[in-house]
Amino acid sequence: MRSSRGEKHISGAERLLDFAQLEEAASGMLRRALRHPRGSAETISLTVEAQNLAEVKTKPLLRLMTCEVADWQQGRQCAAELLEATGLNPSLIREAVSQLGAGPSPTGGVMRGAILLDADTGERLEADQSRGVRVSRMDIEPDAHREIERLLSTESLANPRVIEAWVLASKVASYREIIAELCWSDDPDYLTGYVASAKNGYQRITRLKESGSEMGGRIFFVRPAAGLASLIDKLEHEPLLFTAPSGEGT
Ligand code: WAQ
Ligand code: MG
Repeated sequence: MRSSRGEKHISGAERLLDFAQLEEAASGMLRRALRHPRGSAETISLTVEAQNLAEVKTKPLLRLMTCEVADWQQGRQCAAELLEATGLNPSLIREAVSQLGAGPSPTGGVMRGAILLDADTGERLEADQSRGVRVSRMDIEPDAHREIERLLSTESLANPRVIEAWVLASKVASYREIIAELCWSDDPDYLTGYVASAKNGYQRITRLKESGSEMGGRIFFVRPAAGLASLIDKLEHEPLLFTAPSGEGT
């Protein structure tokens, strides 16, 4: 689903589910798009596409942890340190964080998808800088729902936003061309974001922007050695379901 009001991106959401859940999921998406903190949508597009179950792979979610910070300045410092720990260059990180804070689309607003940033050259690799790359066709494996909600309920995080972001980040980090991801929401009332990587997991940061700000987005730091087109195709089209994280705790 994606929704907009004039030129303004309002919201988007992706699911991968059994046919029997389609009606309920679709009406849930409509409800969210119609009453959204970024404003109510004027245009809502819903795309439904059959997937071949035999082609759907299953993987474990990234390990989840939360870094508590006092304010967004401390949060961005923390994000920079977590990104550095994945081996990225500090000046590239500084540039990337300020790009996201300033509004990464060519008109200075938010994008509908993510920036793909070449980790070596700092070059933006997405073909359309207002759209970016939209990750799709991923969800929780139906049998794993209960276990995942139980893991999250101990931290009061069992809500669709956390689960959707955790699933998205786990799909992105599953490709070896991706070094790390930085994200914070474009919703004015949601200040928590994250740094995610296959190396260090899904690292939530409680404040990454000022309350009331509608600026947010996602940056994927990449080394697309095996070809950019194939990476984008997998991010957008490869169907993946997720089970609880493997190993100790969340
Ligand atoms: N693929 C790529 N980029 C996307 C996608 C997608 N499927 N969906 C959203 N984006 C980009 C787009 O630029 C949005 O403006 C931006 O991300 C933010 O999207 O653990 O709610 O849905 O507490 O507002 C993270 C923390 C919340 C959750 C992220 O993002 C937690 C969030 P939003
Ligand atoms: Mg949003």
